This record gives sequence, C-alpha cells and structure tokens, in this order.
Amino acid sequence: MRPNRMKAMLAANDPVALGWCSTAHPLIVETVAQAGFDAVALDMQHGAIDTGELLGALQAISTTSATPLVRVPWNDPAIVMKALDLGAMGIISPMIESAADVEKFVAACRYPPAGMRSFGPTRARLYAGADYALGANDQVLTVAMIETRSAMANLAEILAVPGLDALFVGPADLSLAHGGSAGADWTEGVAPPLLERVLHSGRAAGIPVGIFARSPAYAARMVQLGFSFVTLDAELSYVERGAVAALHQFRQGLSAEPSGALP
Ligand code: 3PY
Ligand code: MG
Repeated sequence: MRPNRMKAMLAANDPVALGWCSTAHPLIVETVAQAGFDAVALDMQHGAIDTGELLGALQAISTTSATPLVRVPWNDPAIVMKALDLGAMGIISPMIESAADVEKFVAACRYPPAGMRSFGPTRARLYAGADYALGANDQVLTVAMIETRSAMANLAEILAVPGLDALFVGPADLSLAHGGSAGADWTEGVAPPLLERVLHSGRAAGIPVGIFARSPAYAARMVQLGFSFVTLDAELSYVERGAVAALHQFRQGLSAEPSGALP
C-alpha cells in the first residue's frame, strides 16, 4: 500500500507543512498541492466544500505526493467513512471533547476488529493500492482537534485512547472558549498558555501536535517551539492578499508621476 507521507514525517519528527483548502475546485486544490506542501487538507467544516466535491479535490491532490486529508464538518462516522472511501489518508475531526469522542472517531477510521469502519474503498484502493484493506488501519491518520474547554479538561483521557495519531489545536475556537478573541496569530492573551499545555501534554504522551497558523512566520515559530505540523493559512487568504496587493500597487501607480513615453 502507498505509504502515508505525513505519517512517516511525523514519526521521523520532520515538520509537516499542511496546505489548507476552503474550496474544492480541482484547479485551485491542484495549484496548492503543486506548491509542494507535505499534506493538503480539504476543509468541510468551515470551507465551501460538500461531499459531492470531495472526489475531484482529492484527485487533484493526488497529482502530487502530498498526503490528502479531510477536515470533516463534525465527528460523524458517515462522513468520515465517505471521505476515507474517496481517498482521504487522514481525517481531522473538529471539536473533540472527551475520550468517548475519540473512541467514536477512531472507530470510524479503522476496519474491524480495531474499529467499525464499513468496507468499500471505492477510490481509496485506486489511490493507495490493491492491498489497501490490509494496510489502511495502519496508514490512515486520525487527527483530533482540541479547541474547547472540555477538551482541555479531558486532555489526559483523550491522549490515552489507542489509535489516536495526532492532536491539532484550533486556536481561534480555543481562545474564544476561554474568553479571548478569535485573532490572527496567537502571541498574547489567553491562548499562549493553552497552546503550550496542549503541546506539552501531547509530546509527553508521544502524540504529535499541530496547530492552525495563519502566517508562515508564526508557523515557523510554532515548529521551533515543538509543534509537528502547521498550516500557513488557507488558500482563500492567498487569493485575498494577492488581490488586495495588486489593487494597491495599481492605485499607487496611478498617483505616481507620469513617466512620459513607453519604456
Ligand atoms: C480554529 O482555530 O478553531 C480552527 O478550527 C482553525 O481552522
Ligand atoms: Mg475551530
């Protein structure tokens, strides 16, 4: 079976740059994947991506060696299993709050006897190989988002559930839940000690911890602090920033002294 690149990088302690797509147009997703990210996530929770669009977007990621991930809208076995059958090699579940939540999540990602995933890897076997059924339990990544007060209170029991591969901090929700703001990057306020607690708890349990970072500089800093995988914001922010910068430069050009003849 095709090995899961992100899983191997986490095991080797190599920092993973995680591309993040809030839209599913195959050309956009392919453009992000071709930039060279180690893994690319399709965001069904807050992104404009529904189940019918997953197939084309996952195929677009497969034009590269990036590991395809899906953030499902909720810890719902039906959607988790569908995303896996279409070829996701890792699932990010939002709003995990307890050991029971993790058990339900992990079970949806694993074939029996380890879990309760139903068999039918319609595209996954094309992507990963004919022996997918044999290797899937080992290769599919389970990533639990830590972003609520209950998750913080239950961190130890969450980390103790067998089959959980990684934690992923949602700093916006985590900060809001503790009376902070949904801010851009989290260098002050209520967030930093919470982020550190998740990081140190995960590392002490031997579970890698990632974080949703909104800028490359913050992402690099988080890796230096010990986070194992980071986003560099989402593709729509790249479009927005590029559009704003282009207009700004154009308008500045209009107000500059005319240079006379064409160069
Ligand atoms: C959060 O910051 O809460 C997230 O879920 C990032 O996508
Ligand atoms: Mg969140």
